[in-house]
Amino acid sequence: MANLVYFDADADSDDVLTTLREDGACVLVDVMSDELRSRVDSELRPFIASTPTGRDDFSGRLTARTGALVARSEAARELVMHPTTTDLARQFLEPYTDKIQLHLTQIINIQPGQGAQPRHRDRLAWGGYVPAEIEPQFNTIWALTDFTEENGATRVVPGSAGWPDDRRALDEETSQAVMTAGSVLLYSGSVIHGGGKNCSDSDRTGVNITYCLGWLRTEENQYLSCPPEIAKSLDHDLQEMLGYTMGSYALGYYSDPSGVSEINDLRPPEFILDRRPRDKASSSALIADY
Ligand SMILES: O=C(O)CCC(=O)C(=O)O
Ligand SMILES: [Fe+2]
Repeated sequence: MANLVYFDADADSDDVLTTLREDGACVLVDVMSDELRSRVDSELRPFIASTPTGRDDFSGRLTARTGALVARSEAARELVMHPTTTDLARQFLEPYTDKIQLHLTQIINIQPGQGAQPRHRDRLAWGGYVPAEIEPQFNTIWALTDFTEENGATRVVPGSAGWPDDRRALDEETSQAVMTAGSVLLYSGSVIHGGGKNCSDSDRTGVNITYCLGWLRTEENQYLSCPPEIAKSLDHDLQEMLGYTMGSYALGYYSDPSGVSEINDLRPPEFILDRRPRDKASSSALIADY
């Protein structure tokens, strides 16, 4: 098996980023406190319990995928904005964007009997259109239960991010993100990976929280999963991570469908949350005179 690198929770971020750039994945051990883990679990269990399983082999016929975690759980908001992972996400994606945004929130609950998910690259959410030189995505899977070889710990192929499209991974090139509950697997949008097979007698539960370049469409539609009525009450940092801010000078404004505003008809998204943008740069950015 190829080796996945494990770091302590307080590891130097440059070391973690170097490994992520080279291997496309690594694990940070015991980052989430037991207290936060039990709150995430108790706030989201009722939603997990009532989520139907998938309808095909990719989403998993014995796998339940529960979304809208920001709207549904205060504890999940802390995970989404965890300083360790959001700092790494920003630094990892910095060469390709000014801003990052929340791409997906999803509990992935793999039940006993579920087979291995086909290995894939998450960047295929955008088809093949994002050029290979651009890394579009930074992913986390937080272990809510222990992740073991038996219960379906995520399978990852370290070093596979730059492989040609037609190269298939062998089992001996595939590692499993075996980790304790509270640890987090970090992986890029380009590295080959997939959910593992659950041959245990209990569920494997992970919280998949992913971030992408601020100028791409997001996998989970954050404006529908967390509409303005709910987003209004959230921290400003989280509102902006959800996309309630301009992506750049000309990216993301709206007009009030019910009438022309006397202030500005090209409104930054913050207006729908009853506030003004904090970031003056996006509204005063210079547009080149071609
Ligand atoms: O559940 C896992 O371990 C990985 C799932 C995954 O890669 C996906 O659904 O895209
Ligand atoms: Fe995936």
